Amino acid sequence: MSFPKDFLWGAATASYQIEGAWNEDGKGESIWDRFSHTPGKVDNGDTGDVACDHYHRWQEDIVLMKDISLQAYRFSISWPRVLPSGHGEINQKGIDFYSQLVDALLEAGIEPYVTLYHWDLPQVLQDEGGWPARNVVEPFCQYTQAVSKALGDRVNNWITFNEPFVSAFIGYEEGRHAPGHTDLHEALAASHHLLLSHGQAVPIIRNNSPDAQVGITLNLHPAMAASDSEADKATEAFDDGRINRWFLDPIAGRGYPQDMVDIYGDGMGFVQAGDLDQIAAPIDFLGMNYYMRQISRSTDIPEEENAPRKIYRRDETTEMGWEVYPEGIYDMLLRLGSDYDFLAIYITENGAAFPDKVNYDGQVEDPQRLSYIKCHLAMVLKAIQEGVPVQGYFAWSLLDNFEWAYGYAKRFGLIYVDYETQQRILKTSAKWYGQVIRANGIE
Ligand code: IFM
Repeated sequence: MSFPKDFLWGAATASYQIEGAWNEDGKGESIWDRFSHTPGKVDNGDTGDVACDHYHRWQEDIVLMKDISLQAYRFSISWPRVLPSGHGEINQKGIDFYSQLVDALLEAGIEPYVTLYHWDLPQVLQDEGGWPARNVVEPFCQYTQAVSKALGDRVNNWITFNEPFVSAFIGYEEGRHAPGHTDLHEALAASHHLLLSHGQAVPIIRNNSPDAQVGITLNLHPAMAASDSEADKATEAFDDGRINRWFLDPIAGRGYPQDMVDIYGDGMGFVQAGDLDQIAAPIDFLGMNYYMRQISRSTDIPEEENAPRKIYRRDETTEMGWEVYPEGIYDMLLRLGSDYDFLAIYITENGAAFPDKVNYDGQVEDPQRLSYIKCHLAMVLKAIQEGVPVQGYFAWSLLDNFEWAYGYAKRFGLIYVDYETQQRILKTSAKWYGQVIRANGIE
């Protein structure tokens, strides 16, 4: 399985999940610091206070990236490390940290892919209303200006947001993520202000980073009705609308899907004249994170009264309880290729958690992760061969890390992290992935 000549191979992380140093060198508090420090919010009382201690061990981590032959590294910037109060004064030590990281990556021949927002909103801004409040957009633009001005001469690839669906709906409607609210109207307003911030950030980045390729990363899940019943088909349309189209359509210039606006029955009063045009700012690529499909089954009618299922969840699942369904990455890519016209697509995350253990001889064997990545890569290649412009793949994740409300219990890394000693061990999947990169394909 050979990939196209210029296909880009990388791995991804996020600031709160790996950096630690939560209150060092002038960093401000983020909503995830506050959330994880609140008893009962994260399994086992885990926090990102230390995480993988990447803030102090980044040089060692770049050596490991080289061992895997990574061509690109996707990481996120911690907004409160750069602007501890959300806006206003820049914390130079924060900028310096990322600046030296970028220099060292380039020195190592690894292309930096910078995500501006991967969920760690400055707590001060949450106190002023957070993403549901329109006044968050201006600080995000200031933050974008500060970061792109400082790094724009060396960073050419920018992702404004990671998974705005999760920030808005898991953080403000389901409450499983920071800030832990449970209010649909807040979630809808949050999604709009995330998208508006994206749209306003695009020209700022282009202004400061002349060679910039700018995109946004969405988590996309193909929704499939469990049966042919009308109820299940309606649930499929709802799931697809909520998770996929709510974000894809406005970015693609189509505005919010009307069927969803009707279902939400929300006044959408937070949308102002001109917003949708700004959200549709032309982008160079779409980042797609894929983990699993969504099997849609109506809960409005009792199970026994609904039509017999035609789709069942497969038995093979990851430690997250997520079904392993590699065909879904192909289905979603084909749909992006036919229904939308993004110039380029990157798989900005794909990977799996499994309960890894260190062997008697100090090795970590993870055949299930290797197989998961291999099957998904085969599907990505199939989509490319059918004309979908996928230009790169980032494994999630470079390192085992803080898996949000699950704490450290779920290991997604290519590299094992012993959280007691901070020792890193390349798992079998990491060594195999290095071979794939060197061969530009699977032998
Ligand atoms: O760890 C997360 C990441 O932060 C965002 N995408 C999904 C991953 C696995 O849950």
